[in-house]
Amino acid sequence: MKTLEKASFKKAFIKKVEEVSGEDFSESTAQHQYEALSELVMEEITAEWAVNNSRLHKMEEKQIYFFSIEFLIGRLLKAYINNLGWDDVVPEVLCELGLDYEAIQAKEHDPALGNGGLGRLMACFLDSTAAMGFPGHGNGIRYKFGLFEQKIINNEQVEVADNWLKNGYPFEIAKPDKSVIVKYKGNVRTEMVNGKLVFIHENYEPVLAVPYDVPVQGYHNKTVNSLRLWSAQPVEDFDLSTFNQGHFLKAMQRRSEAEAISQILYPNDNGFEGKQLRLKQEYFFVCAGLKRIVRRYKKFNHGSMDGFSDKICIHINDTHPALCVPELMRILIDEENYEWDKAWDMTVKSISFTNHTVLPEALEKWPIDMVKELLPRVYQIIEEINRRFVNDMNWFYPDQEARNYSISILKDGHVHMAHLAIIGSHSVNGVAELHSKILREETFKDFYAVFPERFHSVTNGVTPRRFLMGSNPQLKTLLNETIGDSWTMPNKLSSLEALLPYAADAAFCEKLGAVKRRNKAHLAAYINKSQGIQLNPDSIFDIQVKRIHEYKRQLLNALHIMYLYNTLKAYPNMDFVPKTYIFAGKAAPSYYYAKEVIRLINVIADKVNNDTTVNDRLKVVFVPNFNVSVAEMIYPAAEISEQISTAGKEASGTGNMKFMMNGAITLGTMDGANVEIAEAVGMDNIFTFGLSDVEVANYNAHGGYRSLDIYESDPRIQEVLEQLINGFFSNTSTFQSIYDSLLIHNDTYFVLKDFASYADIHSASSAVYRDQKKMAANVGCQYCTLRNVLK
Ligand code: NTF
Repeated sequence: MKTLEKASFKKAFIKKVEEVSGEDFSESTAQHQYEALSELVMEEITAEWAVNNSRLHKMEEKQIYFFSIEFLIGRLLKAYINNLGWDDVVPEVLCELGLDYEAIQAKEHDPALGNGGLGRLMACFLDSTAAMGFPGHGNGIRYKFGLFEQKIINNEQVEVADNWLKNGYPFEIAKPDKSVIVKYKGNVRTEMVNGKLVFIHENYEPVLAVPYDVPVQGYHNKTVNSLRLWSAQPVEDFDLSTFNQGHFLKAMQRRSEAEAISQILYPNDNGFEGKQLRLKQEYFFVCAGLKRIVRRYKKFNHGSMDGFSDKICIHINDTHPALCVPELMRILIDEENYEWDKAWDMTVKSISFTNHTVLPEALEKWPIDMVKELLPRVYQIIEEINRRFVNDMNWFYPDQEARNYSISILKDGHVHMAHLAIIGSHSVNGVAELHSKILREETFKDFYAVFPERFHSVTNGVTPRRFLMGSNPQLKTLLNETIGDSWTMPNKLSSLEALLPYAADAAFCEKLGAVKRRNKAHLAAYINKSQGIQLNPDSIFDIQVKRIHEYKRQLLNALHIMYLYNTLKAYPNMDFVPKTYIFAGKAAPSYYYAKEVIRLINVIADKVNNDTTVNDRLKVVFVPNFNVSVAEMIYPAAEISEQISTAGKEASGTGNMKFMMNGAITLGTMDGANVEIAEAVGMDNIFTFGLSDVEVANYNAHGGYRSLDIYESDPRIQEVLEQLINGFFSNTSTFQSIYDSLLIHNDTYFVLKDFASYADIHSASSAVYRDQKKMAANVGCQYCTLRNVLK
């Protein structure tokens, strides 16, 4: 990488600010400075980008394309600056100019093109792929409105549209010349041409897909990959002929129907909504993405698709892009004239698939009629894939009729997307060891019996560049001073093991504690400024941030805080380590129960924070609008990382890793990647509690457990549950639905069942915290765990 020369950068920056503002530098605002800095960064990156793109055209290396309906990339300005190796010069120059680097960064609207889990994973994959110098690219949708902005009003979540593009986005380049047409609806006609049956899709509704490319800059290397996001537009700007016939509204309607496709991200996480618009979105980025990839490959290969699967990997991130399977088949058969078997071989060899959830309500299945109507030719191909698959199965396993039916793509009037993805891929993976085991033994056990060689486990990872080096620069400096900086290089995070001896080094632990203290104070200042709540940075910062979902059990955390509050009230002089409980996360707008949990947390916060008899020892905060940039501020300030899902339900979790690399101790169930974290740190360096996945499964196999038994035997639980409905925390409304779910509907997520062991592990963690030395040693050990879970 070219090193940035300070004096010339300063000059260029001042000049650029004056260019973008049209004013003297002294008159410029943070917005102008942000725009200028972004332009300078893009000028640097685009030069390398062009070189990388021309390398790509030559197909020197195999290319991977990640197809995903979400890419939760976070702010890019600082990430680019760090990756370019400009992170020493830029802040220094800005400081000399009397400017505030943080305020400049804050001008970037955090692009929220994802819900959380699988979308953020994709962003981490892109970062790591580029850091390691591999050619890997993203392919998704350029939503006009990202995930809603969350406000908390009267303790409740209120959703506000996220108009992230309103001031423009400096890190994308529109490529209208590379637009393609996506065809919906219509009918398929067959014709014999030269003795061959040809399928003609006619009377379709065309939509224009326009690509916008965002550069994905490697770390201190010359790699610049691409994230391609497609925007939907009408094919003709305005349907003039319809208009001329006097149908003004109809002419407008065509336009808005096309634009609707990339208008908004569906705000669901771990849940399936069978809307036709969503299916349109799925086909939209699949069709457009494959078209460009095929075009580029053919250009390289003199017009032929032969050898495609040797050069191209198509990775489908969860089932939303599963239409890649029939669409690639369609291209190979209808457009490239391959025979079915050859086309199928090429398709399966090119495609791989990651599953991200075992929750049944999240598994996609589309009504056959909807698919048939919207994508008539694609549907025919799905039908044929299914027919051949079922035939094969019946031939090979004639005595397994029920099993053969259970794994077919088309059944119960629906297209089962996970089945399509597994049948059409050469590799299927879960995202943590436990999750992959559950896929093999439960969710997809019938497929595992047929294709054992396809199933793999790839434990999720997170990028240390964003979530450690970028978000916790003081920790980075301390680590560099202590063990050198080899750990900062891609794929070398395991060098952090060199820290192990320092776990017993008092001087190191003290410095580590000082970094944590500063990060806590920073977060406390943010919360004070934005919410007016004063926190004590010397209390334990115990944090649960993630989507709000019943299986993630924010409710367990909330009920436990209620119990702690009750205890403090009952025993005002008890020995109690001061605690600050911090929550953040969004609930899907239509998920009533999750929104009730948000309300409960906020109601508890109100009561506790305003009670002067306890609020010097207990505080509760719900930080609104959790997104990547808020996350980057929260992780470094945590001491306890709450990862408390019902065992067997969280596929992996990645927050657990982000907390851990910032020195927080995991307090969690043996679920998802927590299990591998526990193996790596050893049971002395993690607080685990609760039922195991096998115990949960056993209860479920017998119709669950009787939550009333727990209620009747545990007075702590009786007290908090009564408080849910007697107006204790809020005299305006109660939490009947939560109460009912726990007692009447038998507590599906085992909240009450795990309460006692959760309370025990919390008091154990407080005891460790009291012994600060032990805590610091624990924190030190956390760094040695990364080997297994991080790439
Ligand atoms: C999420 N799933 C899982 O819930 C997390 O456990 C996992 O860490 C991430 O994926 C990444 O693999 C989803 O986002 C979805 F939508 F599939 F449910």
